[in-house]
Amino acid sequence: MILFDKPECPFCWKVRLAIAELGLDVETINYLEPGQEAIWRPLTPNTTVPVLVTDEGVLYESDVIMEYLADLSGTLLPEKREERNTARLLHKYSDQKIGAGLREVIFEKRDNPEANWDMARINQGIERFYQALPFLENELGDQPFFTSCYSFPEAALTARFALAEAYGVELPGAFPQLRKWYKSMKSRPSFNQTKPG
Ligand SMILES: N[C@@H](CCC(=O)N[C@@H](CS)C(=O)NCC(=O)O)C(=O)O
Repeated sequence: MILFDKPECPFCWKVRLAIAELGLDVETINYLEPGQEAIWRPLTPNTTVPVLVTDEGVLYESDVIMEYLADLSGTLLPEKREERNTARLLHKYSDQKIGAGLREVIFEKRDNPEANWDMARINQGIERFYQALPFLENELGDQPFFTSCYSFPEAALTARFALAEAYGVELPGAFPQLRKWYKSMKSRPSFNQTKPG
């Protein structure tokens, strides 16, 4: 399999984490490497990465790729249907709710000298991120994973929290369960194997 990847993209990082957790043999190609854009862009009508090329067809949209990896491996989703629902809902929550606030912070800071930062935009983004955390803290409780195993929310939220951290947004002390969970996610080999260079 080949993964067309943007190292600092949260959707791509989530997929890389899942692949690393599963120990799959996947060639990862940076989407901007010379000559690669002409190959991957026509593969997706959405013109975004990640794109996963498999011998069963080309997959785009990270949630579809995650479902494929779960289907292929028979892991990455819990056994019980009710828990699978939870994993899928939290995956969506990460991509949408958690992503929404952080996107503002990252887009404002990325490739922009600090003197030019729009602090109102950054603070609103951080506030939005913080407001999305109590639900997750509550869902997690005192458990090592959001469901009974490493699953979609582990990969999706690890990538989001790590990007937040890289852009100066830490998990506040008011969320001790999430902080403990995140520390344990960072200690897994998959984290170091997949973090952007
Ligand atoms: N809904 C898509 C979103 C993917 C996405 O937005 N990818 C961004 C990078 S984070 C992208 O490819 N943007 C186009 C570009 O950089 O040219 C998914 O889940 O795969």
